[in-house]
Amino acid sequence: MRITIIGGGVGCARFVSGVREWARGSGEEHRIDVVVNTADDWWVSGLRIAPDHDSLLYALAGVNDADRGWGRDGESERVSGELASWGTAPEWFTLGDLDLGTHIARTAWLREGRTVSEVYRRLGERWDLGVTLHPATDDEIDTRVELADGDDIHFQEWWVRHRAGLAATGFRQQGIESAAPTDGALGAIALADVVLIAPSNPIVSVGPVLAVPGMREALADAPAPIVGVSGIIGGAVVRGMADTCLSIVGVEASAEAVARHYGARGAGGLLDGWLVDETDARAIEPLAASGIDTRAVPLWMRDAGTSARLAADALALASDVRR
Ligand code: FO1
Repeated sequence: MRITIIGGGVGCARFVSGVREWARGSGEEHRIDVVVNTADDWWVSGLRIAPDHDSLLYALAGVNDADRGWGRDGESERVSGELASWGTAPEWFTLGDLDLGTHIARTAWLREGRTVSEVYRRLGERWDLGVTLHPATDDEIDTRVELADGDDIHFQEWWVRHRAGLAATGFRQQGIESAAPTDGALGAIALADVVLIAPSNPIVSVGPVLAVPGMREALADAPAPIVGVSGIIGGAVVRGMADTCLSIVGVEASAEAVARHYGARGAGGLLDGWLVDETDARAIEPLAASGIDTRAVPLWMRDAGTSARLAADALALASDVRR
């Protein structure tokens, strides 16, 4: 079976690891592709940082800092201190020495003219990930946060320096109008037997993938059922500040509201099915009435076992909605 997952960042990394764990335990051959958000990416000290990709890469390679959710395990920060002293990197954005190795290699390849897709391929082949990562686009679409005072700043500054605390009126991906989906992303969507929307931040991780011109059409035309997993449990985010992002765009921080935000595929939206946590079972009826086949299962991913079971639940719903 070909499984294609849309998302990026920590929640996506845990979910993809769960799908891989499920596949490894299934006793059959499966192919897993991930269409990864690149709108978190930004330039620091002349280096291209790619957080949503690197969280996936490091987690799947088993070299991630599982506590922080980003960066490498066993890190040191000698170079980061020097960069802050030289003033070429903000002191509030920590770049570990091993992590900088990735950013330097990525930037070197980009400066040689390699595409982001080629960079993903080269970074991924160092480890046996068991999963293929594709950027949603090879074009730069950095998310800018539109502030209430009329200014706009890069998403990373808003998120890390200000902890999403600056009043904002919206988000936009710079250059999105002229961005194109990668062949890898389009192929992974067109050839999938199942498409899964990871429990990532719907606004700044899944949203920018969907915003790439042609991506929504590719998903609408895909023969595969599309099933999403709520990143909101009991009205609270599992981690991160998705609730802040959701409120800025006028979406309530609830499993039901996020499903409605994505929309029912039969009504021109994204979803055939939606998984909510058992505490949100009351969302099943209203969402089913709007064309989104919803199921309540335990959503917390605490370890490989619970993540694999969540993957199995998502795949089971996908096979049911297909019928
Ligand atoms: N998140 C932080 O909260 N503080 C940091 O200093 C930080 C550094 C960092 C460096 C590389 C990288 O790939 C990610 C990093 N992140 C940091 C996480 C990053 O801001 C993510 O984009 C967000 O967590 C949202 O996905």
